[in-house]
Amino acid sequence: VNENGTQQVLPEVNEFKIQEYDLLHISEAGKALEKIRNRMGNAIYELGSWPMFEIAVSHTDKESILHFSMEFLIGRLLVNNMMNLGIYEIAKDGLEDYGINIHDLEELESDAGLGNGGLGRLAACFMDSLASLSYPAFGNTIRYEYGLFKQKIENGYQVEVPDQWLRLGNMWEVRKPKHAVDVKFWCRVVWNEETGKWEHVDAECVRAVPYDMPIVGNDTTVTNTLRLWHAEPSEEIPSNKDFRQYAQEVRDICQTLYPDDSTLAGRTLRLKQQYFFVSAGIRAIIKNHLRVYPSLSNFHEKNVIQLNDTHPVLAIPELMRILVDEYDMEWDEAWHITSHTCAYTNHTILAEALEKWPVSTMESLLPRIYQIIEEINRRFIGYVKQVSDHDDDLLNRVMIIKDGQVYMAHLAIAGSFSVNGVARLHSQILKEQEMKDFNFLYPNKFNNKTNGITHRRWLAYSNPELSALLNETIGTDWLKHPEQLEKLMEYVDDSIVQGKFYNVKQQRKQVLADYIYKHNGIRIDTNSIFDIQVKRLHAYKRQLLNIMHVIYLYQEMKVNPEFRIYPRTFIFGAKAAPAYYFAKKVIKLINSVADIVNNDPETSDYLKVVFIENYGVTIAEKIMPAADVSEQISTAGKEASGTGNMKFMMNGAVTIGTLDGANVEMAERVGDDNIIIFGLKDN
Ligand code: 26V
Repeated sequence: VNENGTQQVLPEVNEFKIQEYDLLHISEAGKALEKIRNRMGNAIYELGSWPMFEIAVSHTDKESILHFSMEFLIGRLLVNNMMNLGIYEIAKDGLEDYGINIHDLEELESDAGLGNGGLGRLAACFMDSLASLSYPAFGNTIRYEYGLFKQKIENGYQVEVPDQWLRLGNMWEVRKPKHAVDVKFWCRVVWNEETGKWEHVDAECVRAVPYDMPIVGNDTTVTNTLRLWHAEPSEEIPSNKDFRQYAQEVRDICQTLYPDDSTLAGRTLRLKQQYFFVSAGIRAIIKNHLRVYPSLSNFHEKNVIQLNDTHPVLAIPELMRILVDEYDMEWDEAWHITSHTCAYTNHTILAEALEKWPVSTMESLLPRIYQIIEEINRRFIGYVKQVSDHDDDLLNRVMIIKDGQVYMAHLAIAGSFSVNGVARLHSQILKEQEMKDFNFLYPNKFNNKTNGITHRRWLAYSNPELSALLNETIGTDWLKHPEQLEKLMEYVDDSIVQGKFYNVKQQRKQVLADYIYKHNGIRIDTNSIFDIQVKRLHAYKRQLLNIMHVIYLYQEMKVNPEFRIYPRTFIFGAKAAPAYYFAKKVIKLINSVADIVNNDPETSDYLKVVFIENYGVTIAEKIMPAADVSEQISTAGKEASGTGNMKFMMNGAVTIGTLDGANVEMAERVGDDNIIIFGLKDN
């Protein structure tokens, strides 16, 4: 419905047909889907209502949530979407009639690994929850040609192979060329006296074309959008460059996630990526806003831009630029709108992850953006002097631009109405230590939002056996209201329920054991304790401590015949950053220990070590349900939250952990008897 109340048919509605077409044309999956479509009845047309939803929400009073993130680790969507639509069983039966096993179909989908680790998976969980809770929420990111590398283990060493996730196409995406916008780089900024505006001269334009993926909510008609921006040559070809070189540079923007930053070219490319998707994303939001409201003066009342760490923080100067340069707004009003629209989430206090950009790079790649950051910095300095009584030390610590660099976290805090950490301890460390000065300057900005996970993907769908047991024991309300899982407390001493839980665990351990036998050729005993640590490899996460414990157990057994343990299978899964020498050595160590321990007939009935290759979302769905022990042993104070800890616990594993990240709050909730805590107690 447009401004004057008449109906307007928008082109997106027709574009859904493209999606149907794609669904039908991905070889085997296509044939199978054609057959299940009839069985799905109207349900699939829920997807059809997706573009309409954009229009529908614009007339509600809810704020739209725009989640800007360099990463979305969404994994596979087929089962998740069918489950969320409530059509999984019907599809499964329908396929069976045609002799197709639904699990074979599931395996055809590639794992969309558009992310690195926790931050990316959190973004994906949030998208699922927001849709399921009927919030209008839109994700913005880059359509990377290759996801995070695929990990192969050769002679115990990690080898990185490109992740060609788009090789067979992405059946969920819909290209929306009509919504494409040009993003400008490398220009000169010139003041035009006649128009009274800043102009970009000799800019290199890149076309940003959106590819939209539906995010289907559970038990709701809401289907949100995850928008992946793709870089293509603009119609305005730069005159000062060979076209082939220009086209290659454009392709580079979407080629990989976090390009190598050891060279200036690599670092510039990262900055280019950040501005590329942020600029395109904001332009789209503004356009949507102006389809409904006459001006941008209420923009901050209708939109929240959530900045997932500092990677998308250029959203702040970009929104300022658009408001001031393109919509002729006064600086103060533009700043009010921007700093009441943006909110920043911090995901780590590790120094190496706190982004800084050299002024020289920013100034040449994004001159107008740099000018705006300078102005933000100038006014920020004025504010700091005013509230801190000219405390020069404080000013030096907090400045946005200093030592020839732009401090992105400082810019994020100055330009956001909310700054949150991801677990209580982490938020407290931000407030009282890492960002203490900023908390002094802006006492009301800092807050905590402890992470969470979608219990649909991580319990209901990935562990159907446990899910069925829960349904028969406490009813099905927990699916909509996960806090109802507390009802299980009544059954903790019920030996029948305990027995059934044991059986479920055994079944799930068998599934993982079969996978391990198939992929690693190692037979593991499902009666042994499955003791699992899966997460990115990092010194602070202490996989090294875990493998040292294994070495200790092995050596004790070898020298001391009296020393016997309950049979234990230690399972690891972790990708190391390609240039992270220490992390790669730990992977090699784990595999070397596995070689010795698994092949020693004296100990192999008691101890096994397995390294699962290529840890990611899809394999995690097999691992979480199978764990007896969940290893969450980071150096206290370093793990911002952790979310694997929650996935394991929800599937009934016992946590052994340090008082770090969300472990602290989990320990409080389950009580000392239900978690094993060791290490530093007070920070
Ligand atoms: C930093 C860098 C540094 C340079 C190379 C590429 C790169 C990519 C990402 C990052 C930031 C990583 C931050 C992150 O993933 N933090 C994790 O966020 C989870 C969700 O909040 C949280 O549970 C984990 O504890 C935290 O480590």
